Amino acid sequence: MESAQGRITPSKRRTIVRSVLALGLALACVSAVKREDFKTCSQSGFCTRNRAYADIAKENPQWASPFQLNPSSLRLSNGVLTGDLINVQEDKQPSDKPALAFELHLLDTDAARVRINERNPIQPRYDGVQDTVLIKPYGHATEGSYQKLSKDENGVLTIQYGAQNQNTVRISSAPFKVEFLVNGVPTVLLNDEGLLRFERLRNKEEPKVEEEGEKQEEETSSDPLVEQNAGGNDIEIAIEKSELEKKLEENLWEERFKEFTDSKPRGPESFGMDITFSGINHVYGIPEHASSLSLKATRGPDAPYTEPYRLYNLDVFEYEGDNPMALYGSVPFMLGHSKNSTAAVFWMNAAETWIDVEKSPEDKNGGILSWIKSKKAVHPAATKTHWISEAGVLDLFVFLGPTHRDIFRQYASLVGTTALPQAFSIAYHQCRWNYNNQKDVAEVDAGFDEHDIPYDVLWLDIEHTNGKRYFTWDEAKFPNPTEMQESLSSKGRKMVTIIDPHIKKDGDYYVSKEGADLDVYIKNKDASSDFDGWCWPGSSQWIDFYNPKARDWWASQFSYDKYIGSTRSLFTWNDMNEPSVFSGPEITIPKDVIHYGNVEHRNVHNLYGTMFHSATAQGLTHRNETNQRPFVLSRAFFAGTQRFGAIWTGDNVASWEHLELASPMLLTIGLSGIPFSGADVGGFFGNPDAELLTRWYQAGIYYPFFRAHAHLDSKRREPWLFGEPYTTQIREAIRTRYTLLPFWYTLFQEASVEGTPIIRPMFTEFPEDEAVFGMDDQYMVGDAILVKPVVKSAVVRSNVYFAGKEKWFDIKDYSVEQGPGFKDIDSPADKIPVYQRAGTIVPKRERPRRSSKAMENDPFTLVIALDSKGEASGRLYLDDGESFNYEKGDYILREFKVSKGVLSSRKVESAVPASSGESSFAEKAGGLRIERIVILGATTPLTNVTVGDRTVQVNCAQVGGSYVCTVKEPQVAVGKDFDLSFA
Ligand code: NBV
Repeated sequence: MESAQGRITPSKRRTIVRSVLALGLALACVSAVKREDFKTCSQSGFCTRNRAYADIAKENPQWASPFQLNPSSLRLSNGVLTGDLINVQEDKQPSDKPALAFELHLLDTDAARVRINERNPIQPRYDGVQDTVLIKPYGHATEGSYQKLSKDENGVLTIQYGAQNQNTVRISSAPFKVEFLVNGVPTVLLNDEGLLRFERLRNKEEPKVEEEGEKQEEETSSDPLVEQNAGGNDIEIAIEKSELEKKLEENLWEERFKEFTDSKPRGPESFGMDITFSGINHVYGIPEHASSLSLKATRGPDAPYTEPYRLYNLDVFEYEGDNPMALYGSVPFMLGHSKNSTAAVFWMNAAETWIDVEKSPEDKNGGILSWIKSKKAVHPAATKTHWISEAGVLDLFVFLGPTHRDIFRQYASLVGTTALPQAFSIAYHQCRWNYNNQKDVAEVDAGFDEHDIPYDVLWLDIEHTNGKRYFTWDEAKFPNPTEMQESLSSKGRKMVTIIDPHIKKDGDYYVSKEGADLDVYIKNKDASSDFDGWCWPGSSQWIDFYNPKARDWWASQFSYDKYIGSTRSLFTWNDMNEPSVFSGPEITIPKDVIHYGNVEHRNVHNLYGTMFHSATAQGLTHRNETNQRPFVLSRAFFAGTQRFGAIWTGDNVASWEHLELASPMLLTIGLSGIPFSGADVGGFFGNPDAELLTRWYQAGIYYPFFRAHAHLDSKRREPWLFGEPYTTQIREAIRTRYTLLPFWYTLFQEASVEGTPIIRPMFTEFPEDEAVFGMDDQYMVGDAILVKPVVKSAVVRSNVYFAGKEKWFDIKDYSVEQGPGFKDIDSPADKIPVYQRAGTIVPKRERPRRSSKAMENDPFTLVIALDSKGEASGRLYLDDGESFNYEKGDYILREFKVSKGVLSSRKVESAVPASSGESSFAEKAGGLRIERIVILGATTPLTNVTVGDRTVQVNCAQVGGSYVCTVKEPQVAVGKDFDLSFA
């Protein structure tokens, strides 16, 4: 084995052997995560330095931030305030070092952006994250839409901004602090704790040749402090540096972890700052962690975690639950919520980042009013967070809502919404490492039909290739891939193959050769040779997706004439894109490798997977002339990933704990802007028993991305293999997903426009109910459906919380529960608690079919759950499910409303009016009928249902205290206006 960095050294070989052994072990049994493969904060120089700084600040009751804004430098124009930020401790004279540049941007979306950068660094700090993450240059608030208020006696500058001037930002100069206020109440505070720290780029001082005397002095490890004696003469006294102060100097120029050395050619360049959510006890977001929805404290007395939450995309197989360790994806977005306020921040940085969370006790006596009177800056109920990034610039967005929906929209206006997926991709996916050959594929496909279980997609993992050379087939196992895909396609089904970003180093492999000829691989730290590492195919190279040439070349690999054996029903799975490098530190690529434009990987690590994902999506979009939306699943992710496809939570375990973990993880990822996500149903590692597998399907049908997947060494577990009663229970679960596809697709369309999560934490739907703020074992699908997965063995009763004052209707037997409060609900083996919320209308398609494609001409059912006023509303979105014609207005979007005994269907006027001749789908599908309307919660049985002067048949049955009435064949079309009266 030889690498571009030279021969593989014994220590490297040991690492590789260890990694491969570890993987082998992982294949053989289910064991725990190998924690020692991954850094803790104390093994990371910049995390240690910034955390030590926080400790020094916290230990010192007199602590004040040394940062001051030079008042005379402040300028406000065109929505941007700029000024010089000086560190009075470091810069004894203002001219000592150029000040940091402070910027505050007021945006036209009601959000604000704060940037801190070096004004004249010795070399530019990396500032390119915005180019790939922000969807477009945002607009600034126009002059006149904000108001500068005069400075007060303490030099505090106040500006009001936002559409209604509802937001206020207060900037204090000395010490430097920025406070965002909502309706006069400080909500998001920057540097309130004084933890801002900014390592300016510097030249490495070469060690002096020491004289004897000097050496001894140094050994005392002290800094001379000059003071004056009584006679006015300078004396030098030696002050021992405390342990914490010593930590401020740790690992500045080089860093070792196990046998790896990070050369850090630019030296220290990290920064950190505290962000306080004032008056707020619950913060959420910053995926990906195997942890609770409401983030736990990592600092302070009784903190459940001692390590900060870490954002650094890593391949952590068999990850552990209840842990702030980094996983495959990172989104530095955090949302805070209390009864009184909701606010969020987006820390736009793609370098390794650590976040400490500290909670101050709730103010038991007095609440917000007593605090306002006390004039203290931080409301006692506060969550203090400390953000630490290794490199780049401090670039922060602050969103003040006022509602969650506003925040999701404001954030999405910067990083984009989820791409509208192809309809098949929100149906059921059957995956396994591996389906062995064409015969296996045909048998599994037939198995679904035999057992009357619908599915849409069959997946092939790495073994389908010729020696892990992506875009190729193992011809012995898959002699005729085109035929195989066509056979699936004849039933409306698709196939997905895996394509990873490591390219086998092999001159006879066309992809490898083309990449080398085009010079598109990531380079070693001296930029003179290609980086070479170890992965599935052996010695491999990694494509540099920062190179525009590489992206275009990569995209071109997906055209049918390049990817031999691919057809239009073949889609893509991007795995291992953190990137996972078996021979690298923490099983990833070294931080000092070089990307296009001489960018050190350190700056962009967390974005690498997204760049790959985006180039793949680009490839699928342009592979032909058929105007087809792409589908790409990625394991790594960052803010903005939603624009390119779906993600999943990686290598989970077939255990009850991991089934339980999936809900908080998916809720967190969803509220951080990436709604299309799922967890491997059944658990990747290990073997679920029949009960666990069945419960996982019952939960998994409510994941936005619904795929079963299993490890190479696990036993086969296709849905019928455990026999009865499990086959029936799993069939029932998957069919339920299919009946609800119109509802899911409508939610995806809403997410693609508004940036709203699809599965939603209870607190976003019931923002005033404190009982739900920490709840993550039940959740909402859209605003209508409540789901409480069963996540423990032998459970037949579940304690469900019914929020709000309205009723909830069981989606299967329509039994009624009344909110608010907890209630024990039956959850026998064939059922988990799932309820429709009063006041909503859910569109369904109820005929069992083989695939979602086979349902496209089926009629609809509307399930109307009346609220206590007899009202309800809901939407249906429909388009051809695969093309981009919806962008030209070729879709159906209906609003259904019930009020005063009339159900009305009206077109939702769209921003994109259908251009003539383009509305072929809408015209065709508009005639599809609504075959059934189920009305829940009627107080009396309905007897008279009419559409115009036509009477329609209705049957009612009493369930609990109200009636379930079914209107059959009302003869109304889904794409046409109608009014249906009932009494
Ligand atoms: O490609 C093999 C697996 C894949 O099945 C899994 O879903 C990925 O998360 N892949 C990881 C690599 C090996 C894992 C041990």
